[in-house]
Formats: sequence, C-alpha cells, structure tokens
Amino acid sequence: RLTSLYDALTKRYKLGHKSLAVLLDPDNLDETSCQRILELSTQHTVDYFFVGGSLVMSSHQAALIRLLKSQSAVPVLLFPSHSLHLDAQADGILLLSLISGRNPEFLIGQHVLAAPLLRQSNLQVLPTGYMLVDTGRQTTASYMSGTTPLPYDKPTIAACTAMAGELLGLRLIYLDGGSGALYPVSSAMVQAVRQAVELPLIVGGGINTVDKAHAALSAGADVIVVGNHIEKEPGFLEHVSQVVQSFNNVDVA
Ligand code: 1GP
Repeated sequence: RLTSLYDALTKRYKLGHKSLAVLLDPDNLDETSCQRILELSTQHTVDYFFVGGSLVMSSHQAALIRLLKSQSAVPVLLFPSHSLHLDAQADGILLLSLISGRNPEFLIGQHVLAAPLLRQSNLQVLPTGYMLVDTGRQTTASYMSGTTPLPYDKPTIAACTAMAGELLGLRLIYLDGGSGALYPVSSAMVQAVRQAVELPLIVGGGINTVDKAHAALSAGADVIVVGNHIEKEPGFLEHVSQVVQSFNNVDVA
C-alpha cells in the first residue's frame, strides 16, 4: 500500500528537497540526551525520527516511541532489525529487505513473520532496499545479519544491487555504512546508486561532521541519517540540520 509518508518523501525527492533523519537506538540513548534531542528538534528541522538498532530490548523501544509521540510532531519510523521490533505506536516502518546480503532470513523470512501484524496495524509501510557497506570494521548489523557487506570501493556492485531492488519493486534505497562506521559510504558509491535508480536515497552510517553530511548530500543522498554522533553530542543536531537546510531552496507545499 502506498502511504502518505511515502508520497511526501517521493515528492521531496522529485523536488530535490533534502531531509534529515535522526536515528535513536533505544538501548544507547539515555533520558537526558533524549530530552535534549527532542528540545533541539523543535528549534531545528528534523524530518524523521528513525527508531531501532540491532539489539533492541523491546521495552526500551516502546517507552522511547511513546515519549517521541507524546512530545513531538516529527514522524517516527521504525528501523527494525527483527520482526519482534514492530510497534504500532510508530507512524511507519522501513520494511527493510537486506539486498546487499544473501541471507534469506533478512531478504524475506522476517517479513513473512511480520506481514500479518503489519496488515493489522496502522503502520505505514515503506518497502526499502537496505544495503550495508563495508566501512572498515565489522558492524553489529553485518554481524547480526550474518551477511557480507558490499565492498567499500565497488560502486558498480552497489549500483547494480540498487537497480535490482528497484526492479523488484522496492520503493526506497538505504545505503548504510552501519552504526558507528569508521567512515561513511564513499561519495562515488552514493553517486553511482543515485544515478542507477529513480527512488529516494537514504544514506547513513558514520556521518559525524558537517563535511561528511555535506558530502553525502552533494553526492545525491535525499535523506541523511545521523545516529551515534547526535546521541553522544545532541548539539550536533543543530549543525547537521543547517547543512541539510542549506540544500533546500525549493519550497515544498
Ligand atoms: C546506522 O545509518 C545509521 O544504521 C546511522 O549511523 O549511528 O553512525 O550515525 P550512525
């Protein structure tokens, strides 16, 4: 089913309008940082909260989503690593198919378990081709999914993978260096994927300076995701939000 969140995202992509997603990992976030992030998100543009992590304890996640929904109008999207991580309090879900890997469990298995629950819920579903990229050290996501990430310096493989995802009907591509990556996905890879598909492109992992944010957006990311660095230093939210807004000269109705 197409959804209003997806329609809005596509509209922004077609207008070249860039977005910021702040990833909150329920297991890493302390309450003080969370309150500070919420406060900053009322002063500086945040387009999405992504909630998830590779080792989520669901009680923490439920409490976090409840807090976000009670204090903020920013849409909350689940960024699940497992079908156990569904939560109907969120607005939507990035339904990730891990197309960089060859583990059927994360290509389709978890989705089969989740499908009836998703149908019963009001969660907006955003079918997403999820691509993990090798960025210098094994990330939790790569280890937990039992998959080999895309080689860092092979943009063509990334482009063909994204193309296959688009042909299979996925609606978004998420290129991820993994949480706390030593360095982000290369500009060459972001550009190659951007040129290969006509889908909104999300890029995250290791974006911890304004220069890295700028590089990802310049290379063609439509949405950048920042997790760790905002969790550690909430003040970075202001700086990265300003970088995103500097790209947005077109008004979106
Ligand atoms: C990880 O893309 C996200 O899945 C965000 O990564 O925590 O390194 O910002 P960071």
